Amino acid sequence: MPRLDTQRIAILGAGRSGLAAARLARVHGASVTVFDTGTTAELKSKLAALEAESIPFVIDKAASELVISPGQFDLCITSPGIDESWPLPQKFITAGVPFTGETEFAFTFCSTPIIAITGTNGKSTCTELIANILNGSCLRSLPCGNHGVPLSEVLTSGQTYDVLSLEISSFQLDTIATFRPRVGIWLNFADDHLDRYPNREAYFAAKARIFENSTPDDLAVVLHGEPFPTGSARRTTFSAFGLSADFTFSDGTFYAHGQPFGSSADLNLLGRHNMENVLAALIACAEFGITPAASLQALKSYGVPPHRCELVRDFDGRRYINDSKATNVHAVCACIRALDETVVLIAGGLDKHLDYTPLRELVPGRVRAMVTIGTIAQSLKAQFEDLIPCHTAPDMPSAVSQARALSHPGDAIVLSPTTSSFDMFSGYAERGNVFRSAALALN
Ligand code: UMA
Ligand code: ADP
Repeated sequence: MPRLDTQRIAILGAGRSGLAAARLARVHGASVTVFDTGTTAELKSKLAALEAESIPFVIDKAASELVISPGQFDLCITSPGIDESWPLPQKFITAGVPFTGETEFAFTFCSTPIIAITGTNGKSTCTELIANILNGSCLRSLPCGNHGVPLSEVLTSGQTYDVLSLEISSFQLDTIATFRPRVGIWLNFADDHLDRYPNREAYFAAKARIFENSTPDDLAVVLHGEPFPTGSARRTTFSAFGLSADFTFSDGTFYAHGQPFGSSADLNLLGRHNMENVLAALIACAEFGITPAASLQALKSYGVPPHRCELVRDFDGRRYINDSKATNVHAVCACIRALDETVVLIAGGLDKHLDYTPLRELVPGRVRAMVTIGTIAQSLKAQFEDLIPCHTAPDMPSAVSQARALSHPGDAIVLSPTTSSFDMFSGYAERGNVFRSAALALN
């Protein structure tokens, strides 16, 4: 384990990752300073934590106007929400300070085997499925990483685990160097985060780094048909949309190499996309000695977290579904495919410049009408009004009322926004909660 006694480390971002990395670096003897360009008001609660632990910090204007001299720091550790090309990291990079990410930094101290999960959609669900299977099979595990608890925080928690289930985002993979999971999962890939990456190729390349350091001892669990390099890892494929993969799902039955081993009847999960999350989780856990049939048993009590195709209410002959976590087109298509009913769709938020062609292809016969919200509302309406009736709404309660008026008995009224929420809400959770309240208030 590296010692950091003589190291002066700059931590970029006073969010959950930054604070956790600062604590981990301190535990290993480094002297740390936290930098954050947020305003003092925004950072109030975080500053209290830093002050209580006597961690020096530079924030607000002082961080924005900072000048870093060569040799002032030995290492700079960045948070995933801060892109390397932005002004704050550039001050350190141009001063020649070695630069790394929170996950890579923590990985150098981590001796617990890691199952790492990436993909455009399903990461959180799959991360939880894996932790549930492992814990249910007497292997101590924790869902962590982009899921919420940064790896640095796991390592300073005082808890020990047998296997970590680590959700890893493209932002975290952007700054790896030696990161090497024992099992890497590639769930799927579609357009997203084009507000951060110049194009889909750059977003793909960031995610593909999950396998860059793999060896023949490692396993790559990959959606069937995704042609990309998995390093020298062994490779197992899965699919719930065809029988050519190693592990498949069809008509309620799971198969391994063509042999049935279990059914979805006891699982509390909706849609074939979730069966792909299950398949990936089963394959990963088999590397740790848990049979796929035993994994399925362990998942009987699992239910997806809120805001992911969540049934809010069955009222007046319509089901109200909260899929607020669908922040890209691929997730929305998965939700619509998972439902038997015709859908009245509430969609919109910030414009992430995504390609809506896959949704346009799915709309005829499946989506009756659309109510659009947020800064993208007019442009979304313009992209779909040749196919179905489209209306804009100023807020969520009026979107829900309009969707109800447009619906027929037997329809599903679905919030599945296709994009992020920060123009109207603090995040997808608040957006989903406001939808839920509006649906429950209907009478
Ligand atoms: N900041 C600056 N300068 C900048 C930009 C930001 O100082 O130019 C500061 C902000 O003022 C803020 C801090 O950076 O105080 C926030 O850092 P952060 O955005 O990395 O937030 P964390 O709290 O560390 O949360 C991060 C992940 N956030 C992002 O990737 C945006 C969390 O994922 C993750 O759970 C957490 O680390 C633990 O690993 C969130 C997420 O939305 C849930 N992820 C994206 C997604 O899932 O789509 C990738
Ligand atoms: P992530 O952590 O990658 O954002 P989540 O599990 O939180 O993934 O799900 C995000 C959205 O994607 C939800 O709308 C969910 O219904 C949908 N989803 C989950 N798994 C998949 C999948 N395998 N393929 C497509 N969409 C999915």
